[in-house]
Amino acid sequence: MFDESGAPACRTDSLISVGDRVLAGDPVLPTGDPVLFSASLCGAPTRSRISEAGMGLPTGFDPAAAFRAMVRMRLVDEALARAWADGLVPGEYHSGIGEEGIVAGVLGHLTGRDSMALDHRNTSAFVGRGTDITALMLEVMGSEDGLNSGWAGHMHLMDPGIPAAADGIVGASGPLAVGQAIAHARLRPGRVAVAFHGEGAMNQGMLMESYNLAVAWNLPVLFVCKDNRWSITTRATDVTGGDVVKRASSFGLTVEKVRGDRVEEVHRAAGRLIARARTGQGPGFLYAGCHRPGGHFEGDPIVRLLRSPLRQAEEWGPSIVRSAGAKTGGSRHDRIAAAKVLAGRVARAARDYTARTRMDPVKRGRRLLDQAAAERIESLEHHLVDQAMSDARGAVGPRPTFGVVRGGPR
Ligand SMILES: Cc1ncc(C[n+]2csc(CCOP(=O)(O)OP(=O)(O)O)c2C)c(N)n1
Ligand SMILES: [Mg+2]
Repeated sequence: MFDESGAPACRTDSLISVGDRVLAGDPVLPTGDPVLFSASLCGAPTRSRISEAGMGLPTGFDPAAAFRAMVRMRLVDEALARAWADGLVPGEYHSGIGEEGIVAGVLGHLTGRDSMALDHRNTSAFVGRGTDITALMLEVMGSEDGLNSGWAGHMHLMDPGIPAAADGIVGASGPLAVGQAIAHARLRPGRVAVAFHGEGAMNQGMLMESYNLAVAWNLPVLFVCKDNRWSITTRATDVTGGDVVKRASSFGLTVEKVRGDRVEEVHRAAGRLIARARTGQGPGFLYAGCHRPGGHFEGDPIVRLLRSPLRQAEEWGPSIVRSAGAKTGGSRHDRIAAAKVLAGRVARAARDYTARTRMDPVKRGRRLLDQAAAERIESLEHHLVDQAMSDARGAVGPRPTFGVVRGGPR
C-alpha cells in the first residue's frame, strides 16, 4: 500500500479522466480544475494530470464537477442496492446514499496519493477517487474478478492505487488513517490521510486514541464525522455524552462544523482543514450532519415500516400477537415496557425521517447548475454506471454468488 515507487498494478481510473473521456467536448463540463475529484495515480501521469507540486492549496469549488461526482456516487450505490435485492451481494450492503455531499466536498481536496481510511459505508469514496466501478461492483458481489479478487467484499474494500482501505469494525478508520499519516509524515511530507467515520464510532476507544495520537504527534490527518444521528437502531443521543464536536476539540484537533447536504460548504471547510494538515499545522476534525433515507442497510426494518406500515403490520402482526400471549418468556410488565421502547424508537425515526427528507445533497447540488447542464451530466453518468453494472452482472452470471467462486462453474 505504501510502496515508494508509487506505481502499483492499476485497475483504476480517475473520475476526472473517465469524465473527460466520456464527456469530451461537452460544454457543460468543468474545465477549470484538473485536480478536482481526481486522485488515482497508479499509472500514466498524463492520464491523471495530477502534479504533486500542486499539492498544498485548496482547489476552487466547481459545482459541475461536484454534482457529477455526487451523481455517480448515488447511481453506483443505487445499482448495488438493486443487485443486493436481486440476491447478488453476499451479506449486508450499507449504502452511503445521503452522504455524497460530505464525501465529494472532502475529496475535492485530495490529490496525488493522499490516502483514505473508510468505514462500512465506503463505496462513494472509492467512486469519487476514481476506482474502476466495474471492478468495485464485482468485488461487492464477491466475484474473483473483483477489485480484491472477491476476498474483501463490500466492507473491506481496498484500492492500493489510491491508496484507500475500508474496515467494517466501527471506529477502525481512525487507527488506519493515523498509520497512513505516520507513513506520510515520515516518508512523503505533503500528503494527507483522511478517516471517514460515523458519529457512533465516536464512542469507540480506538477512535479517541487516534485523535489523541494525531494531535500528540502532529500528524497530517483529517477525521470526518458523518452524523446521521443513528447507529443501526440506536439513537445517538441515547448513548452519547456531551457534544461530539467539543469532544474532538478537547483533544486539540482543529474543528469545523458544516451541513453535509451542502457540498460547497463541506468543500470550503475541508479545504481549510486539509491545507493545515498538509502543511504541518496539525490534524483536523470535520463534523457534517446528514440524512440517510435508506436507513442502516438495505432492507432496514425501520425504513420498511416507515415506508409501508400496513404491509409490515401484516407481516409482523401475527408473530407479535402470538408472542404477546406466550406462556414462556418475560413478564407481562417487561413485555409492555419493551413494546413502549420499540414504539418510541419508531416514532423518533419517523420524526427524523420526516424532518430531514429535504437534506438530499444530490438534489441540492443540482440546484447549483442550470437545468440543461445537470440533465446532461445525469444522462452521461447513467450511461456509464448502467454499462458498468451490466458488465458486472454479465461477468457474475445468473446465479447469486454468495462468496468467492473459485474454479467451479458460476
Ligand atoms: C466495534 C463494532 N461494534 C459494533 C459493530 C456493528 N455495527 C456495524 S455498523 C454500526 C453502527 C455504526 O454507527 P455509526 O458509526 O454512526 O455509522 P453509520 O452506520 O450510522 O454510518 C454498528 C454498531 C461493528 N461493526 N463494530
Ligand atoms: Mg450514524
